[in-house]
Amino acid sequence: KNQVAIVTGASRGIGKEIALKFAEQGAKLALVGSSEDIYQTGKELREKGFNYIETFQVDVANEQQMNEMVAKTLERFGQIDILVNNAGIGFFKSIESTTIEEWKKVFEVNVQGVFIGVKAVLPHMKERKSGTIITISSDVGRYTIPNGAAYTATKYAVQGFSGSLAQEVRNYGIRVGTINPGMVDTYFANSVQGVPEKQDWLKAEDVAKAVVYMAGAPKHMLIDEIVLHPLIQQYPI
Ligand code: NJP
Repeated sequence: KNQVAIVTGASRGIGKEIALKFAEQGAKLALVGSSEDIYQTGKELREKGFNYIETFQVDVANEQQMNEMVAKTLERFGQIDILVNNAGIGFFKSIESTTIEEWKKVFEVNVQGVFIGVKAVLPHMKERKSGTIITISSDVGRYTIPNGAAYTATKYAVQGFSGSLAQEVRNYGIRVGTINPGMVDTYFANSVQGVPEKQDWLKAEDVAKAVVYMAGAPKHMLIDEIVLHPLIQQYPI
């Protein structure tokens, strides 16, 4: 309650659901998306009666825009308790058919975007000796799949980054964790949410609840990682 959270990628899918769940818990929110759709998320939340909502049409890979977003969030709400790095893109194709532009773009959003977001909030969190940084990584940050090498590589990178970060900031009272879902029914990889083929997949709400649980753990407790899968998904260990 009364905590301030930044959620990236809140225009739709998992991020939008995280925003709703946080708002229901009484959090004040700074919501980030690269398209105008982010304003629609803000509008819908305000219509539900949640008034502490700021929306930012910002590219997570753009350091200047992200720094400005953090500064404006601090101006409006006075503090930042939680950063959820959720924005992410993905595509699934063979290595030979992946272009260098696609490779660069997915790393820019999924990896550079996380680095920039974290770097932007760290000075404030360190000063307050408090904060929670949660990154939506993936089950493919833990094991590999064919025809998804670029995306998989970004999520392995994010796991490594979060592990290092966790150790760097532990002594400042800052907790770092990753959420690693299997297949989630969203708009991910140019798909559509709510189609019958995906009815047995995880719902965005399932992942959002895991985020709320991780962020809401008592201050002395660190949940490093939550892995969750649809029951139907084969999970190679
Ligand atoms: O995908 P989707 P999800 N700067 O496409 C935003 C991971 N994950 O919710 O930019 C700022 O419905 C975009 O908004 P906009 C996945 O890797 C998923 O499933 O305005 N925001 C939208 O809000 C990702 O990290 C599955 O168009 C940017 C959001 O990101 C996270 O879950 C499985 C942006 C994407 O919404 C959320 O993805 C898994 C940018 N440059 C992990 N680019 C799965 N769905 O199966 C995009 O293991 N966004």
